[in-house]
Amino acid sequence: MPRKTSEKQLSLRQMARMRVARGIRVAHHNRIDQDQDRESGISDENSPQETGRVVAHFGLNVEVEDATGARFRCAVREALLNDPVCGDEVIWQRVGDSQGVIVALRERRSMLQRPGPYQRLLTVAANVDRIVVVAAGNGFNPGLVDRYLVAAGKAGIRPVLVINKMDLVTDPALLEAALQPYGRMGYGVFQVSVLLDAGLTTLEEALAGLTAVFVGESGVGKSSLVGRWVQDETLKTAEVHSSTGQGRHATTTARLYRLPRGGLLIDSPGVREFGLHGVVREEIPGLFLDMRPFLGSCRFSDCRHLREPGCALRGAVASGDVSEIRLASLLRLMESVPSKNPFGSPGGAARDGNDRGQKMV
Ligand SMILES: Nc1nc2c(ncn2[C@@H]2O[C@H](COP(=O)(O)OP(=O)(O)OP(=O)(O)O)[C@@H](O)[C@H]2O)c(=O)[nH]1
Ligand SMILES: [Mg+2]
Ligand SMILES: [Zn+2]
Repeated sequence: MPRKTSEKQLSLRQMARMRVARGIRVAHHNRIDQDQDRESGISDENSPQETGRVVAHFGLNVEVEDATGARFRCAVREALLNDPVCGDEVIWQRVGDSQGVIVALRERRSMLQRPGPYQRLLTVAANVDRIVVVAAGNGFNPGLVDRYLVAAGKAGIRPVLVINKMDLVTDPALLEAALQPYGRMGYGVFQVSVLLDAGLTTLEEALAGLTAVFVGESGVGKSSLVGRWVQDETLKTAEVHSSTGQGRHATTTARLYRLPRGGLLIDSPGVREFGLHGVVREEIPGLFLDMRPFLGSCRFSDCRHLREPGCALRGAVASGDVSEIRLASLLRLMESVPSKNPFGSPGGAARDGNDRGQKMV
């Protein structure tokens, strides 16, 4: 899809230009901000700088937790290059009793990002150790899960898979077949039911002492899961009023909660789809761990694993080493992201000069 790719490239260039423009504006504002702050008394230069952690972000305000667990609503200096997000460690100064201003962002050790509206890149959470990909066991569809696994691999953050609503599963054998590849790849797979309070202790133990972000489709039970361990009035689950169908309390903004026995959980709003950022088609197979052993063994170096003769991935499916569901998912995912070689022929040049593979599609 060369057209789609050139649009993507343009948008990246536009984004780069916007960043440069923003940088200049930011440098300018920095001075103004500090002058204005001084005049308005917003940040008392005598109040000591403290470290804290971002626990929520709404509009222009950010909620910061200090070392004692007290929470402060903070303004953000426009001079910060990145928007603070849940999990960020910040330097801030107190203003009055319950407010503050964030003056600097600590370097992030990891972050999960996705493309947002208006071609902006959104950071979902920072400084996380685990991405908890939540899916519902009933009607399990690997598409979104596999996207998250690719994003986690790209971000260098270990993912775990939580299959919730096991109480609603009608065909356990079918689900088991779909889940088996993930266990074989070494991912932690937790089959749970919040409703029946089943499987939750093992999951809690796996997350103890870590910072974990809960992601997945809307309604799969992310907030319900977090709510089993954390009592907090801000934790909203998508209960639907049976009579009116109204009053759905879906999560609208990411929030960080503290596990009573140590560890941090970030609940995030559900998504319909999860776009991959900065991932090109050619690197996707390498991020599918079960495909790795077979990569580079296809007869054609530019094999698209469709119907080309001598395809090692199709061979692995035929011999039962790789699940057919996974290969189908890989091909769908590869289709959905741009190629690194957008202006070449769709398949590039075959290694031995034989281009039959391309014509077969
Ligand atoms: N049957 C069943 N229902 C569940 C289970 N866990 C959660 N639910 C229900 O699923 C619905 C959605 O739960 P939420 O926790 O709000 O889902 P979410 O993933 O946080 O949704 P978003 O905030 O929109 O992303 C609610 O009505 C829950 O009561 C479960 O294990 N079994
Ligand atoms: Mg929620
Ligand atoms: Zn192949």
